[in-house]
Amino acid sequence: MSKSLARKNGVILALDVTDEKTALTVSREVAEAVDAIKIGYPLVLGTGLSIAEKLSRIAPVIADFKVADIPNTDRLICEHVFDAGCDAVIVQGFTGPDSLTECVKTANEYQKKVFVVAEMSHPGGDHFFTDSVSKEIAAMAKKSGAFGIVAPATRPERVKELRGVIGSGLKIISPGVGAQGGSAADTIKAGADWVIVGRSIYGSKNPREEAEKVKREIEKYI
Ligand code: BMP
Repeated sequence: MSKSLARKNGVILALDVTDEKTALTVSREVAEAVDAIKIGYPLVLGTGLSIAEKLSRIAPVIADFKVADIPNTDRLICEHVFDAGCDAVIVQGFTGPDSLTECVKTANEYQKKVFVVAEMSHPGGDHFFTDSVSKEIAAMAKKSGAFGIVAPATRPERVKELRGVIGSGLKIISPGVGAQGGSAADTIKAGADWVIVGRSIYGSKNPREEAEKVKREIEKYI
């Protein structure tokens, strides 16, 4: 039985390493300090999707495939992700309501979760994800019954605005802390439920200590 996401620490590890041994070692090390492990193309292309089941014994796994296709293809991807033991999938919203609805419907069948990217955290992330587009995607995510959205820790003011759009019913997970320059405390204060942290944890000499540091930084705000 795979683990289900619940907030205790407010930190999600972005596990963008590419070999199984490192993935398992880092995950076991930081498990107590994080609430979930986010995996994506770098790790899954490096090791195969079977890594998801192994990691799901350590912590809930979020599959960051930024699913962005027609409804039928999206459903097939989501089924694989959930069959592999992942607790949640990250999908794009720009493909429109029918694609998103199919992902949410599939997740509901498995009693799993969908997060929708509302705006990306890198410098180019607000080029097409403009203010109004991001808000529209967030509103669509809410309407679709998604579990939450992805919003940029590099722009806490946008996290705050998007929280305003979705209200308190949906969760916000926010990448961009550490290596991309975002502050964990500012992101949580702006309304995020979890910060997603990758390189500054798995790339450090002591991943556990780094994860604990982020956890301590936000504990008074969660
Ligand atoms: P890092 O802390 O090393 O920058 O990692 C951030 C993680 O979050 C990466 O896995 C990246 O693909 C993901 N991500 C992001 O950085 N910005 C987004 O807008 C959406 C993401 O999924």
